[in-house]
Amino acid sequence: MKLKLRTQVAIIGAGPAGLLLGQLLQRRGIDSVVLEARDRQYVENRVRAGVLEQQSLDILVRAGVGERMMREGLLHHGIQLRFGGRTHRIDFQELTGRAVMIYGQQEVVRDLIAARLAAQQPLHFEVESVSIHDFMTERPEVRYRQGGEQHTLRCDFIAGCDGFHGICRDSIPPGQLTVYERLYPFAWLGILAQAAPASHELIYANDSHGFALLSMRSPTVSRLYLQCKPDEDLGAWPDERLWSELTHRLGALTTGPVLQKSVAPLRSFVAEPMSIGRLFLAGDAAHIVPPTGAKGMNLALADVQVLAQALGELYGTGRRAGLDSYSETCLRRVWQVQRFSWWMTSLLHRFEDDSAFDRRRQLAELEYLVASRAAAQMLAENYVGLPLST
Ligand code: FAS
Ligand code: PHB
Repeated sequence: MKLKLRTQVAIIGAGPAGLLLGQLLQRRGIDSVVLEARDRQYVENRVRAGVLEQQSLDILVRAGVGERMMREGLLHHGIQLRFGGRTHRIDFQELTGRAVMIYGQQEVVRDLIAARLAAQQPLHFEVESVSIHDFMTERPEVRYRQGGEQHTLRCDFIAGCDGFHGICRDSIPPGQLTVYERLYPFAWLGILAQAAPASHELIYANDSHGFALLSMRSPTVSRLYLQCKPDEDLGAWPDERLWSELTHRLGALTTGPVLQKSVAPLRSFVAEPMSIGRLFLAGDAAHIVPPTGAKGMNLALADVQVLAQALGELYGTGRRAGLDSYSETCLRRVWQVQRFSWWMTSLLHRFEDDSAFDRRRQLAELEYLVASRAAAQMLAENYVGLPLST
């Protein structure tokens, strides 16, 4: 049986972007329906981001979902850079007066899902064959199947928050989008380990064997990454080899059982414009950054902050200015963050085709960064997050 539904904003995807948009719209009295392809358990246990910029913190607290984050998250006032076997601190507090919060993406997603269900707002998991229609007209529609039933959701606007591999961006007619992309010749092998972090701050290492990162999820759970080949075989990495290679690149570590292993490709990607007709793309559906700058989730949260404000203006005053400038506003920030993420990736990874000159130049840039206050401030202000209005 075909069920016809109606809402103001149809949100595709229950990642950080889609769920936060739903929360911000609900607080403005704007109706929305969130459609998610996976089940709740999968979405709440997917290990991804771990660093929240200052303004992401502020957005989540203002949206009424920051209580557990402020209680359980780890506030960091700096990071460590490691090269030539030595570690150097970048002091965010001294250089910017601001900090970052270490709080897993799956925790942010859990808090947002709990808030949405507590407010009895529609959130449909395990939907299938989602398709979007007529977003160039005044009456867009989303069609999907759930529980063996076909549904049509009529709406005023569609928010494409369905990530890089979603259907929304691909539904835009060819020729209407300009795509900018850079694929990196390496990937990240990431692990989650039941091991107390060996440092109370993140360590980014540029080692002769390649990049490595020590991060964490709590005082007892470490999150570590090392640079590997894009087609790296996880089977070739038993725990002992993992810990010995991570120790080589990061220095002494506390080891423990490895809970999860994954290999993630590194890419820089931007699709322009971020809105077409009544379809608005946000987060990974529109742009991807290599995780070296810890920006992906933060950019997704910043996009939907701009979109919620613009929709609030339209429904509140009838003015479309915010919606009409949504893409331009977000892309200004997206390209700043693309530049910083590419720069961190170029600074900290080994490129196979690097000459001996490139290698020495890379080390000279790292030496300059830890010797010059101006250079360290550039890194710090980008890492804690450039002001939203940029
Ligand atoms: P998401 O991909 O999170 O969510 C999209 C949702 O849409 C998913 O739940 C998906 O199931 C759903 N969906 C897809 N197709 C659908 C369809 N057809 N119908 C319905 N639903 C559909 N970022 C940081 O800021 N800091 C970090 O430290 C960091 N580390 C990372 C580490 C790794 C290994 C990876 C892969 C990414 C990392 N990122 C990091 C980036 C990451 O956090 C993303 O930027 C973030 O998930 C983007 O959020 P969304 O745009 O909401 O997309
Ligand atoms: C993480 O904690 O998962 C993490 C932290 C910093 C990064 C990337 C990932 O740059």
